[in-house]
Amino acid sequence: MENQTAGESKRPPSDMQTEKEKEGDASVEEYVALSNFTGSSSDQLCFSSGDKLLVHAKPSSEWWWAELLGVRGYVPASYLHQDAAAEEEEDEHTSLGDQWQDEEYFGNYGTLRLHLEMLSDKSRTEAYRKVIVSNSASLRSKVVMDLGCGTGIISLFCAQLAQPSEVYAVEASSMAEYTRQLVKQNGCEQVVTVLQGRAEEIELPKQVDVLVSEWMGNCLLFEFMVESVLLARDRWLKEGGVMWPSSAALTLVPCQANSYYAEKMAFWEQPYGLDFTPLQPLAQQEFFTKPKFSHVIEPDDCLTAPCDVLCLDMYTLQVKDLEEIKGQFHFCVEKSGVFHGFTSWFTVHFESLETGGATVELNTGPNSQPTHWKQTLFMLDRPVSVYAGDSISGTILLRRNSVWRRHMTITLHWSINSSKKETDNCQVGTKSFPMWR
Ligand code: GJV
Repeated sequence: MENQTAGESKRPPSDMQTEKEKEGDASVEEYVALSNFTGSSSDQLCFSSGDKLLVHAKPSSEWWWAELLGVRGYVPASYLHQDAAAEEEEDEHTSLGDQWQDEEYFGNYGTLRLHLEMLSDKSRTEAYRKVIVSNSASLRSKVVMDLGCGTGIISLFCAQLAQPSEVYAVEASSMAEYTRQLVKQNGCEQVVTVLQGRAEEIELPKQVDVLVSEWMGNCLLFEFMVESVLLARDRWLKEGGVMWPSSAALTLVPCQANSYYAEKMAFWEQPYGLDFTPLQPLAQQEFFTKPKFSHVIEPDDCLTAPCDVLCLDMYTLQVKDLEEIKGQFHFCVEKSGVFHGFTSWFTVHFESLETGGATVELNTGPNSQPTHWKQTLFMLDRPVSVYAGDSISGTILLRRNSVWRRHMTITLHWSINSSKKETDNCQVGTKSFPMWR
């Protein structure tokens, strides 16, 4: 290893080369990292536990030539584990530890930070309150399950603003102990029962008429709490019972991201009058490989009207459907500008139980009241100028990680059809964004 130098072949290949080589090379094998590794020289890769690497060659039994996110280098073979049929082999999972990272996940929800963030989000919390208030007549004498109740806000709204017979407030984290106190403190203990445990494992005294939950993560599905909701639906929701939210949609829009691009990429063009552009490939890798959460898009940065790329029906959606979800888009550019990437957000709907009652909507997009989810930005590797009249069409694929069950990769494929004659070499593109593994 010491004699290896960082030669031409070890430079990060362009996306196109990588794609071509992947397709043409049948000997490439996929492996999963068992633990973190930090390369000690420029020809070794750095990776995190759970990362998927493509192994191109095995020049020795100890060091293999592998690729991670388009960058190639040597990796220690003993850190890798073959990814073959990861879904089927239960034993392999346990050797990788907790695929749901529940200790960390519920540990985080055992502290106040996230609950404060969620409760401070007025749009979110008021939307749930509005659902309860506008359905209060129908909720009378109903049995409700509040899945992942956190501090119990939705259960307390139910008990105070409607007259359900029972509310089962299910919470896996240690916050449940406090939730019990909050229920008592607010005089709701006759109606609300706090049950501490994973919704998948908990036993309820009876089936429920309404299953309410605030399960939505970044890009709607991240964290995959929705799986817990679907399993609870199949086990605890009465025939004809109600799901809140009742449906969910993910929306996408091609956008400009001038200040983010300037801050992370154009910056290297002349800091302090110097040319630092050789750092741009590194900047691209570091800042544009993964999606940017908590991005705030101004309505003015949207280059086209947004488009719903996937719609989930909470009554019919199945856990197995979550493994791979595909959507399509077709956008018409409304004003000329720089196409830096795509921005996404989600909307959920709560159907009304009252005859003629209005559906309640919680929309996390740029034309609605801001929420703690904000939006998610997917940066292209290279910005493309687009003109009014052009169209941008393509597909989105959400692929759930087979090892790390709260994670997924979003792949965007797009083509730009110019309304002008001239051709540009950036007409078609594909990019996969791990979130986070
Ligand atoms: N069982 C019980 N509580 C859960 C579960 C589960 N399977 N999954 C999440 N929670 N919208 N992305 C709890 C978690 O501990 C936290 O208090 C709350 O649900 C998360 C709700 C917001 N997260 C989200």
